[in-house]
Amino acid sequence: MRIDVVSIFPTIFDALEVSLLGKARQTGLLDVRVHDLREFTHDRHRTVDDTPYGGGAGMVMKPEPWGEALDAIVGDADPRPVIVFPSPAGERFTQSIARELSAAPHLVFGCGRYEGIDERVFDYAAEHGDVRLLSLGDYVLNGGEVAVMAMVEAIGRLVPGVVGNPESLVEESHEDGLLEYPSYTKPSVWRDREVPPVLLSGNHGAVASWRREQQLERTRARRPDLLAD
Ligand code: 6GU
Repeated sequence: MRIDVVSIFPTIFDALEVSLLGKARQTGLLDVRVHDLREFTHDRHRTVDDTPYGGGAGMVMKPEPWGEALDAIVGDADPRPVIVFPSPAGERFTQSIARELSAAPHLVFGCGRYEGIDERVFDYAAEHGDVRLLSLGDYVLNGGEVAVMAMVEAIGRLVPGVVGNPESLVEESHEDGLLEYPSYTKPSVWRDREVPPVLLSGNHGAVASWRREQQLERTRARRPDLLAD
C-alpha cells in the first residue's frame, strides 16, 4: 500500500519509522512518503495561510500550495487514490472505515492546520481521488497530524502481513462491535489478586462463554451506545 502524507510538520511522522509500521516500511509492505506542504510554495516566506474572507478569527490554509501538492502527488494516477482530510467536522473514523481503507492501494492524507483549508481544495481533490473528511471523535486537535498518525496506524496494521499473527486482529475491541474481554498472564496470584479461576480450568467452552459475558458487561458499562447500534 502506498501512503502519502502532506503536512507543514513532516517530522511529526518520524514516529512511523518505529515498531510494526516501521518494520512494514522496511519490508516494503507499506510505502509511506511524507511531504512538506511548504515545498509547494514559491514566496520567500513559504506562506501557507492567509486571513479568512468574510472575517473572523484565525487563518485559513491557502489553496495554491495544496493544489500543487495534489498535482505532484496524485496527478492523474490510476487507480484514483482515496484522499483523506482529517477534520473535526468530518465523518467519524471507525474500525470499519479503517478496514475499508486498508484495502485501498493508495491513500493520501492532507493535514490541515489553523482554522482549516480553503474549501475549494476539497472540490479540486475530488476531481482526482475519492475524498473523505474523517474525524477521530468529538474534540478538537490543533491540526490533523496527530489524527493522521492514529489513522495510519489503525489502517496500516490491517494491511495483510503488517501484523505477524493475523489471529491477534480478530479478537479485538470493535471488531465484533463489542469491547475486548480482560486478559491475564502469569503469575496466577499477584499481590493477593487472583486470575479468574475459569481461565485456569482448561474448559475451553467455559472460557469462551465467560469472555463473551465480560465483553457484554464491559460494553454495557462503558459504551452502551455500541449496544444500541
Ligand atoms: Cl481528524 N482533526 C482535528 N484537527 N481535530 C480533531 C480530529 C481531526 N478528530 C478529532 N478532533
